[in-house]
Amino acid sequence: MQPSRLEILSELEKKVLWLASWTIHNANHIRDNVDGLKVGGHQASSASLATIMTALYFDALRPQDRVAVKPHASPIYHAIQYLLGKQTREKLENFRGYKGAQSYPSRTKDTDDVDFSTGSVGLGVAQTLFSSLVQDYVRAHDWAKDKPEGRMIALVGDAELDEGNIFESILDGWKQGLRNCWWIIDYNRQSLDAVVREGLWERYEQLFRNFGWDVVIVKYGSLQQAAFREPGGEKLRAWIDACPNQLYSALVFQGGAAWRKRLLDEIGDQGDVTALIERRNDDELARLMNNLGGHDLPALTEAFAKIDHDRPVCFICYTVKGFGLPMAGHKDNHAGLMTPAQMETFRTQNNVRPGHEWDPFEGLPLPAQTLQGFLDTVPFAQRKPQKPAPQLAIPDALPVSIQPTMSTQAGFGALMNEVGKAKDDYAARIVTTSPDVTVSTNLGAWVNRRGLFGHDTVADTFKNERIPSTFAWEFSPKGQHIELGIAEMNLFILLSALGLSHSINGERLLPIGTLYDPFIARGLDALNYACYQDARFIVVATPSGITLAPEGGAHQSIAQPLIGMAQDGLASFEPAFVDELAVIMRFALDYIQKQGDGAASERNWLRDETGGSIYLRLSTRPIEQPQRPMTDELRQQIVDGAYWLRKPGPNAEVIVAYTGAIAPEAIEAVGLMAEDRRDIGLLAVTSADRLNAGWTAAQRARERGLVHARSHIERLLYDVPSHCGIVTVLDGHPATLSWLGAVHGHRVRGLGVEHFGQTGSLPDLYRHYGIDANAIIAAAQALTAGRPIRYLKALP
Ligand SMILES: Cc1ncc(C[n+]2csc(CCOP(=O)(O)OP(=O)(O)O)c2C)c(N)n1
Ligand SMILES: [Mg+2]
Repeated sequence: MQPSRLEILSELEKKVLWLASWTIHNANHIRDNVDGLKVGGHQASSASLATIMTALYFDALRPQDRVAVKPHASPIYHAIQYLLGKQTREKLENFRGYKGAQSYPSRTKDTDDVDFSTGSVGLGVAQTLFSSLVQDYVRAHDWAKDKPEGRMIALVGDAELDEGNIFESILDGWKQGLRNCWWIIDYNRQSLDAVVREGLWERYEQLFRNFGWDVVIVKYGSLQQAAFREPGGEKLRAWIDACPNQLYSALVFQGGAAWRKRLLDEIGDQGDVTALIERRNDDELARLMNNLGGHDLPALTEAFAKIDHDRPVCFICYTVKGFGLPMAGHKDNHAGLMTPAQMETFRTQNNVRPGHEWDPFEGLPLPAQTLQGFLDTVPFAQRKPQKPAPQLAIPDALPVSIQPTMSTQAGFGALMNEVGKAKDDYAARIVTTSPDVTVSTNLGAWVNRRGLFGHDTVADTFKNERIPSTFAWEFSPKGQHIELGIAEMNLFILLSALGLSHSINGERLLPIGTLYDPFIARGLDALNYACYQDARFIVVATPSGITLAPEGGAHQSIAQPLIGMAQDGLASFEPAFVDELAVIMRFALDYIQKQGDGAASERNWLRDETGGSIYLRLSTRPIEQPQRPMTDELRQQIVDGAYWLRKPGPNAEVIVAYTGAIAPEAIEAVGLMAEDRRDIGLLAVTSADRLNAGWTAAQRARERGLVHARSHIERLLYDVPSHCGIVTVLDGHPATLSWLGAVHGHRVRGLGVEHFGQTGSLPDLYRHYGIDANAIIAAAQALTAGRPIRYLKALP
């Protein structure tokens, strides 16, 4: 007789739990023998989701669905992919090892088709919400119409819900008419340290309903539901409902005899309830009490199959942390590992012979052929790898009319205004977004042209009422700007979702997000997460530094240039002039589409063919713009990170290297020093990040035998005499540039900002922090021999 679907799923669930547990045990065993260290593996946390993930992956998911798996369920995920033929035994044997299956599911490091990376809890959850919005965006623009809509699903730990970014995303999801999003909460009532507060599920239930979500509570398994129908069953249900989380967990850990004693003590009645309990032996009683909804395949498959609409759904699934393992329910089990003796017992329970641990169907009663036949037809496994979307051509130059005096932020607005007029494909694929600073970051003109994105068309009431306003903003499904609330975490997670559209939806978008530079810190983990997933976007941060002087310390960024240098996957630029910005924007729109093999270019030792995301640090300070032709050579140097604004002569005593909006101070200082110091040079640094990265890579290449490897900065400084000093200066932390001295061993004095700013005029603050022309001259004088520089005034 053909086994039922549920019987097969139940076998697979056991196998998944076995394989995940063995993966962890095996990896620890090997490491322990080699270097005496355990690698961990979160056996209990994984087991908690074994049933839910079995029901999802082998039954409920369709090929177009995408899932963010709770970080610690990684072994379960890899075990499922192994059974589906998409993960290798070698990678599992090397779990958490070098190039093995990753500790937490990783889009970039794993090879078994991870949809969304996870690890920093909360971020993967919100990523599914924003991915769903992006799917809607893509379809509303008439792309990917030939593909079915997928559900974006997150498997969420109950303690994970403590992360505020989740709630920020729910709020924006509600504003944007979220659809096709499921969050499945693994309600095991345990976090890392503790057992969670009583009644949390009720708060969640109300909260989700308030924001338009359906809430499905999967609390009782089918065994429990059947028992409730027996005489006395209602009393058992009432006891379960009233049982504190701590006690339930403790009894799960203790097992059948403890359940019996406690239940008989508390609700034994010498009548129906006692009979209900006594009809079961200890094992059966434990199985009944452990049979929470999240470990019951009939309850789960039914709950998932019942959803016949696209409203967002939150499933609260009651589970036991460590389900099916000896540490089940113990409050200290988070990082717990099974002992070899426990593993042997578990092996016996699973009928796995030594040497056959990795055999997919070892120890299962059903014939291998039946199980394999089932696996071959699992809908989710039918999905084909998404072909990456083609790259869009970017024009050789972006037009912009440059005013004689202009800020880079105004230049950005002017550039976007021009792009807004363009008919090219690339312009149609640009999507902008901003956390409530669209106008103040100068995206207003662009939005006037391209409109706001919304499911429905909503006219601008002010316009209809004929009230004059600079901004005529209408919502429509064709709009190209996504308006966000103030939460910067949402900005970066949306950029992460938009920036993966080429891979997830097969439709390329060119996302540009704007925010104030200091608030990068507010969304920093989400930015890091987006980069880790290799999402592609441009983030424009403006205004920045103490240059927005009257705004005070709370709005002034200091550390951000260092973030731009240190963040992997993000190339950062800080141009001073608008013609530089136009070149960099053009480069950026191309760079975010690159998908090369990681080899560095021999010209600058940067991985330009690999591509990545881009961070532009801009300013509101209007400065005088150079009138100059944009030559190919200059264009290339701007992109590579620096060029000589004034080339030092052969006897140069000092050079000034500057970045960004303090260019006028650097230029002024060089002019004032020219009479007293010979052959002075002025280096315009457009990207300390790229200069530094190229330099580091070229050194590494030389150490590996490529003796001719030279980076851009090495070439630029090559002719600078060794006695020459370098003064570096920027409106940001001085360490951003002061490494320049190490390139060829020049002495350096790095000027910049190290302490929180205060309000004041620009000259006040530049003087106070020592980044004005006079401070540059003083640094140059201190660094170099020679007569006193006559224009140097006393320092405050
Ligand atoms: C942002 C962040 N902070 C802290 C951690 C460390 N951490 C990992 S799991 C965890 C608790 C998770 O509890 P829960 O979400 O309930 O999952 P469970 O282990 O119960 O399955 C913590 C604090 C992390 N991974 N990410
Ligand atoms: Mg938990």
